[in-house]
Amino acid sequence: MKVALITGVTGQDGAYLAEFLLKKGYFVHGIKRRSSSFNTDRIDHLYQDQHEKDVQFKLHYGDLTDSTNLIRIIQETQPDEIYNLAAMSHVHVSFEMPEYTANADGIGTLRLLEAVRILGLTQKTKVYQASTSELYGLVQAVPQSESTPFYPRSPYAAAKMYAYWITVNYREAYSMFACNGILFNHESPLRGETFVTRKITRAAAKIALGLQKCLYLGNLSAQRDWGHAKDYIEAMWLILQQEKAEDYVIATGVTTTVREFVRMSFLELGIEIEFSGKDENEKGVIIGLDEETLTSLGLNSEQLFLGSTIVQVDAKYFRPTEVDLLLGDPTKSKTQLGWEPKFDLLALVKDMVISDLHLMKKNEYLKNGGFKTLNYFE
Ligand code: NDP
Ligand code: GDR
Repeated sequence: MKVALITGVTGQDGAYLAEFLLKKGYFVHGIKRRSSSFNTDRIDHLYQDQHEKDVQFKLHYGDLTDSTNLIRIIQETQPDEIYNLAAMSHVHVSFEMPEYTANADGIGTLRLLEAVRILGLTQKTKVYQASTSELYGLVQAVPQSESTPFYPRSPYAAAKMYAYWITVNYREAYSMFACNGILFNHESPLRGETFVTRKITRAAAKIALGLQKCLYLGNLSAQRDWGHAKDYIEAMWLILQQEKAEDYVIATGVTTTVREFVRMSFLELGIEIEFSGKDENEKGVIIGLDEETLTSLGLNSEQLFLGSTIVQVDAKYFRPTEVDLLLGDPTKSKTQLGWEPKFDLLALVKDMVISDLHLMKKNEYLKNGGFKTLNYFE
């Protein structure tokens, strides 16, 4: 039985990857951070009672800022494959927490690679490093491929740049099977609620149900190459199954503005919006309601008014330095890995919007039934 260790197993990608590897018959170890309340929502369905027979999934407390802890876990688990997905992954937040981000995302990767080396596992354990399209930052060329120069534009990207090169260095210095997947943005119903796509699909669902009035966003003109996380975790696995350790761009090859993602999300709910104004003064107004779609989704169109402003720009979401345009060239991963994404942007939007609509309806249903979230001060 192959053994995998996933750092960041409680995150979006970690959850999908754990499920994927378990289905492939792996024994999966995951590292989770200690927190004062449960942080395992995304993987609760995979939980296995350690007292049962044939357990295949085990969680360990750990942190990328703690090298002795990483050494102990790797020694204990002797993994064939490590997927280093743990990171402070929010670009805007990295401007607020630059030192922590460098420690966890940059030096954290070094700690992991060094643990493998110290334990004499360089020829056994393959390492996947979660690199990012944020490395391209200030546009140098489009589309961006494995040979496009990097120009990081945030503390997050600068930390990930160190992680990228230290991974390449351990591969070259110690003949380790260590690879970077340079993944462009990938989303899903499990995406963290403060990343722009999920923020949009959640808000669209709430607005359609009359639970929220307006969605406040930052730069609507930013362009991203958005794919589905389910497709991207498969690429991570493929990267570690190759004969030779190499780095790969994983992307769809299509780029879209945040504005268009907003428009598409509301349209899925039968709400047509039009944007007017510029930069900080831009806003989105309802210009049409598709009664048939609204009815089929069980929405109440009486709560939605033509002419209402449902999207507004708030400059507090602007970043000190922005990445304007990301568009990946996935030629190498398609030809060498045989990787092909199954979701296009519309399928991704549909998946996220419908999932959030169900979630919001469920919450409302519980609330109306008198069930409340437990609050210690009530
Ligand atoms: P998430 O933010 O959803 O998950 C990050 C995970 O890392 C969580 O499990 C989090 O734990 C954990 N974590 C954070 N800090 C530490 C730490 N110091 N020690 C141990 N664990 C920690 O990210 P995604 O799943 O979206 O992304 C996975 C990886 O891929 C990240 O490294 C990200 O930077 C990178 N990436 C993501 C892309 C994307 O579009 N999603 C694109 C390119 C790269 P907790 O749940 O407790 O917060
Ligand atoms: P990104 O994702 O920074 O690309 O990093 P995010 O969804 O946060 O932002 C994408 C673009 O949308 C613009 N934007 C907003 N962003 C957020 N979060 N909130 C807003 O209200 C908002 N309004 C506009 C942003 O300015 C940006 O241009 C993600 C993370 O998953 C990283 O970990 C990963 O490495 C990269 O994708 C690839």
